[in-house]
Amino acid sequence: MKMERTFSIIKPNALLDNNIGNIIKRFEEEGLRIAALKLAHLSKEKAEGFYIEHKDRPFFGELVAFMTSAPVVLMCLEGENAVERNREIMGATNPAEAAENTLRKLYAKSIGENAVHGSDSLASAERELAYFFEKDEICPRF
Ligand code: RTP
Ligand code: MG
Repeated sequence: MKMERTFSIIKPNALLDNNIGNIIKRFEEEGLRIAALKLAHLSKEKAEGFYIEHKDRPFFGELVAFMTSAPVVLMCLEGENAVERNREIMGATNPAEAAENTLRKLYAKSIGENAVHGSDSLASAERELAYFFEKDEICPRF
């Protein structure tokens, strides 16, 4: 049993499609608890800093434009193997390759507008949580 915290974003397309509730419900059903949650409309600078590892990729400009196009939901999810569990629930980056019933299969529009973000490792989770949340905004239950 490895209790972990991970970072999750409900991206603009899912928010505009009114799928916040469906996505949160799924996390809770799968045993991931919400330890922090807020809405934010990201600035260009904040989104660029978040995706800095992708700054030389051809889709970087498009990704930042999308992530700043409408508000997003920022969350800390906690539970057993939360990092990997969240990635499984989200499915492949490209919805065309995502398994049935994953969040991206259900709610993504395209590889760019793919509904959710989830940290890819514990180290990323720590960096990403610290990038968006003050310590006292996270309410852990373990
Ligand atoms: P995320 O970071 O959002 O959880 O997604 P990921 O690990 O599955 O994908 P990553 O390779 O980290 O890419 C970050 C986000 O960039 C957008 N993307 N667009 N147009 C494209 O070819 C392309 N490739 C990636 C997606 O929004 C992806 O989630
Ligand atoms: Mg990633």
